[in-house]
Amino acid sequence: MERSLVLVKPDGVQRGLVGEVISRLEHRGLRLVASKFMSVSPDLAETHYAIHKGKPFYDGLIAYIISAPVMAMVWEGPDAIVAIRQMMGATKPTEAAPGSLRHDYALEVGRNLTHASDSVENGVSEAALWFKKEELVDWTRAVDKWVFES
Ligand code: D4T
Repeated sequence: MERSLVLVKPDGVQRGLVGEVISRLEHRGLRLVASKFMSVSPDLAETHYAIHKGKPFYDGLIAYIISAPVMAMVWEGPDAIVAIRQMMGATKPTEAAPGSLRHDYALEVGRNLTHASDSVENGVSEAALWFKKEELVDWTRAVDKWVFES
């Protein structure tokens, strides 16, 4: 079972798309582990996007993610990293596959609606960065045996 941090970024929250993102993840069969509606501090933003420090889009990226509240979540499932990245679509919305969230709801890379972890390791470390251990809920659903093969 893999875990991914999922953020509905400020544009998604402002545009009323939190429910749409959650609905798609639920319908795919992924299981919610944690959620928190929150403002992002500059410290958290800089830690989360540390890998992009120095790039031309870095300052705009930080300003964007702290500009308004986000919906932060952790979702899990088999192959959750690939499944969720597929649902988000390519970083640049005009390159995102039809049917993906960024294709269906976004136009520009600097307003690309969502974030999802890009590797199993980053899923673990990002979940730990955004959530306290006790905020991550281990649970089973009655429907799990109809969604998860084992
Ligand atoms: P996030 O991390 O937000 O889910 O995006 P991705 O994982 O899909 O893409 P990324 O890490 O390469 O980029 C992080 C973040 O930076 C913004 N960005 C990116 C931008 O504004 N201009 C750019 O040219 C690039 C490459 C969008 C996502």
